[in-house]
Amino acid sequence: MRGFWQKIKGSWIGSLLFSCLLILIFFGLFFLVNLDLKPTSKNQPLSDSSVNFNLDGEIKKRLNGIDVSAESYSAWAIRFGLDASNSGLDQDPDKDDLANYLEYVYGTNPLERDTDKDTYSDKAEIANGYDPDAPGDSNIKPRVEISIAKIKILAPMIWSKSEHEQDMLKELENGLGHYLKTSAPGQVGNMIISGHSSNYIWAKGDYNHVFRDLDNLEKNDVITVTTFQKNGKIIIYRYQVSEKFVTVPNDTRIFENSDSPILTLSTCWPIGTNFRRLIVKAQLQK
Ligand SMILES: [Ca+2]
Ligand SMILES: [Ca+2]
Ligand SMILES: [Ca+2]
Repeated sequence: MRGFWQKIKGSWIGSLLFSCLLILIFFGLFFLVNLDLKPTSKNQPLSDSSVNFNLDGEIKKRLNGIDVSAESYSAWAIRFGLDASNSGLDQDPDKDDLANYLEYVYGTNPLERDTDKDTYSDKAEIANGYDPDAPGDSNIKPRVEISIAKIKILAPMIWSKSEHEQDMLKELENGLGHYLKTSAPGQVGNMIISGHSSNYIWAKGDYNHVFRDLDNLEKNDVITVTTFQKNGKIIIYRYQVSEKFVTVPNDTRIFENSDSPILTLSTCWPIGTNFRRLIVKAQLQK
C-alpha cells in the first residue's frame, strides 16, 4: 500500500485523487452543516403562507349567503400583517367589535377601529348601513341592488330619507324604497322594502309595476340584495322567503322587529287598489 502511494505521489493521478478528496470533504461538510440547520417539524416556526392554512375552508362555510371577492382569507391576512397570534376568524385585534372575518368581508382594516377615519367605527357604520370604507365622507351609504330571479326583477334600492308618504312616492320613481330607520342589508333586524304593484298611467319613473308579480313568490324562493362599496367590495346577501300574506297597511306584523336579519317586501294589493298590502317575509340564508 505504501508503495502504491509513493508511486502515484507527485504524478498527475495523485493530484487528481487529492482534488477529488478535497471536493468530497467540502460537500460532505456542507451537507452536514445544512442538515444541522434544518428545523425539525416540531419547532418549525409557521411560515406566512401556513398561518391561516385551515381558515379558507372554514370561511367558505361560514359565508354561505354572503359572497365576497376573489382574494382568499389567507392572502388578506398576510396583506395586513396578521400572524398566527391574531389571524383567527373570530379574533378582533383592533377591538372594534368587528371580527376578522367580517373585516375581510367588508374590506376594512383589521388593525384599525375606523378604517376611513370619519370618526365612526367600522362596526358602527356597517350596523347602520353606512359604507365603512369611504374616505372623506362620513355619510355615504353603499349602492344597493335587489334582484328576484323568479319574477325577473332587478331594481336599485333607494335609501329613503323621509317617512312622509309624498317623499317616499317620489323615491319609488327610481326603484324600490328602503324604509327609513329599518335594518340595513344583512344586518340584524327587519329591513322593509316597498315597491309599486301598479300606478297611475301618467306616473313618472320606470318602476311603476316592479312588484306586479310579487304574489308569485313562494316559500324558499331567493331574494338577492347586493351592496356595492366605494372600496370595490361587492357583498351579496341572499334571503329566502319564509311567509307571504295579505293584510291591512298598518298591521304590526309588517313592522315587527327581529333578532335575526329578515327582509319584508311590501306592495299595494290587489293590483290597482291601495287598501291592503301583500307582504313577503324572508330570512337571511346562513
Ligand atoms: Ca376588528
Ligand atoms: Ca377594523
Ligand atoms: Ca369609519
